[in-house]
Amino acid sequence: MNTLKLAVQKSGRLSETSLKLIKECGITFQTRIAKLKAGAFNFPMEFLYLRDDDIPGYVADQVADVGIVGKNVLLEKNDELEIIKELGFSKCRLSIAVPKEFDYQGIESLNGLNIATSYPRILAKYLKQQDIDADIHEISGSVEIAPSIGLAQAVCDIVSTGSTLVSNGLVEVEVILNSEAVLVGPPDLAEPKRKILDQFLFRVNAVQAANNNKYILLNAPDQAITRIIQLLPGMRSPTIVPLAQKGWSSLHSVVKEDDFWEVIENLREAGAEGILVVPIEKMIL
Ligand code: PRT
Ligand code: ZN
Repeated sequence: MNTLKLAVQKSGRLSETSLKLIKECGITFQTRIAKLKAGAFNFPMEFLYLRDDDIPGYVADQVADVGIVGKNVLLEKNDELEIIKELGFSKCRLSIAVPKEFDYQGIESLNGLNIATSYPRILAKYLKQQDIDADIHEISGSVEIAPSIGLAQAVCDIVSTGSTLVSNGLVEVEVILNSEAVLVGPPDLAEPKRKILDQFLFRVNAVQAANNNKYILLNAPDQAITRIIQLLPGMRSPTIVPLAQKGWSSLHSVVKEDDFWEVIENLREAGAEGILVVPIEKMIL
């Protein structure tokens, strides 16, 4: 039988959210990740549970067809795979940081330094682009302690909240890469797997659109409707239903999560009342 083999991280920062996305796509599977491999019950998909570092290699070798991995790991491990879709979770950045006492004057201050990192390829490429001549010291973990134990003078590591840097007396000075979880695959995935991937992407897009939007219902006096419609972009145009009370209507539409608070303020100013905002389960555009 034809199935799409999807590699996901076995355990770590990406695994829970990756599996949540798959569930939101209506794909059911055994949730206990005891095995290396498991099949979905209601979709032609199989899951391979792997260490994130191994995912690009397994996809490149066609052991898996596609995978979910951090953009940082993809770019460090493999150039041949394609980013099929940015998934918008596990956002972080790969940055260079120096001890807070360091007199950082700009990127040229990195010349001649020894920089510790688990991302030697990305860092080397960046330094070359920036015309900086520095030494790269590859270490596999606890990069942030390298300066304090005298192993390096700077670090290049993943930063999320920045608290790890602060607690190690480091200051972020250059952002090399903004990363997030991505769906990766070969550029030439053949049928019938391509078709399954398209079906999966259709669902992922619906889930993402739903997560990024809210359904909004509000009441407004009829004379305020024209102004309110301008404030509500909606999918096509808002639904307007007359209320039992004469001169009043109910408007239904969709607003983007990002614009949400600003839109609400403007709606209130324009005369909207009884505003209800509800989550959307799926959204097909
Ligand atoms: O066992 P396996 O090899 O599969 O997992 P792993 O330990 O290599 O990776 P994991 O699970 O830690 O991270 C998986 C992916 O999550 C990474 O490749 C990134 O794409 C993404 N991600 C998002 C992060 C972070 N946020 C993050 N904060 N990866 C690592 N960190 C670490 C970072 O290395 C540093 O030590 O957290 C610390 C910094 O965090 P803040 O919040 O203090 O800045
Ligand atoms: Zn890893």
